[in-house]
Amino acid sequence: MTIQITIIRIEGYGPWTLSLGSDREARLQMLQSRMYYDIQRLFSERECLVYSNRFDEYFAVSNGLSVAGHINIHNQLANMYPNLELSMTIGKGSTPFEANVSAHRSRQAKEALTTVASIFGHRVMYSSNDSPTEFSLSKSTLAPSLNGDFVQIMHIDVNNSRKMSLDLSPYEVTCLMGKIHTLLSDEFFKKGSMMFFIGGDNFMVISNETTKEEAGRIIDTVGRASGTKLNCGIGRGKNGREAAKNATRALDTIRELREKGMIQSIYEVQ
Ligand SMILES: Nc1nc2c(ncn2[C@@H]2O[C@H](COP(=O)(O)OP(=O)(O)OP(=O)(O)O)[C@@H](O)[C@H]2O)c(=O)[nH]1
Ligand SMILES: [Mg+2]
Repeated sequence: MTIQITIIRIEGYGPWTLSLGSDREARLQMLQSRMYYDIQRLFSERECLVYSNRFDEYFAVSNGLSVAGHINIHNQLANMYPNLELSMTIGKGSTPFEANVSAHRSRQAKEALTTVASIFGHRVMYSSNDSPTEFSLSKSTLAPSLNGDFVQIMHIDVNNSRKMSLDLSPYEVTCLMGKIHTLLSDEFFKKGSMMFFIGGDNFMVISNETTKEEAGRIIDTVGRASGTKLNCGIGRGKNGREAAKNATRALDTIRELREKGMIQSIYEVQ
């Protein structure tokens, strides 16, 4: 089962930021927030979901989005941000980490998928359906075990963090979240999963090959090590938005069950 990831990067961003002079931080933070908004808007309209990676790079779960769909988004962003060059690199793999490595290799090899925009990816197959200047992301030439688009996402959240905030100051909560982040991402990385902090006490893991049992062990271990209790909703779908919606629904089900006195830290919605 294949997951497709698109890495969106601002090309030449480092040198460009230097050209703004030293009083640049507020402007950069505003630009990065606005750009994340626009990237999330354009991808989520097409059933994808985007995670901000270190604020200047974005990971989209892009299952189902064709090269032509990427070109369309790229063109809209190019019109909105004429001073910046954005690139998109598409990778596929059986685990999210593999998809990220595949994208990284294609970018390094400058494997362009089209001549009309900075879009890179493994040239799986030349398709007559696309324009002569464009390569498709057809699944048909992949190994049979990799056939079929599929996304699994886990939505992890700290149980009752509001109570914790009564004892700890805001900055102490931030330090604790940082610790939980490191512990969780190290464990999920061992399974080929990629995890992103999404705000408050929430994390999302793109977790295609990680099982419910493995996730259960991870949240137990990390919960013990950080002195917290973690809950984990697991969702699947044919695209990023559907999988995330199911993961969040699963997490909300844990809360509903808790209201009824049924304590469960992991729940799965197909
Ligand atoms: N990104 C994201 N953030 C959320 C979501 N739900 C809550 N948050 C954030 O998480 C913070 C804490 O909210 P909760 O997790 O509901 O509070 P809690 O006290 O931990 O309650 P339980 O998680 O139900 O035990 C909120 O202030 C928001 O910042 C969500 O679905 N997505
Ligand atoms: Mg919580």
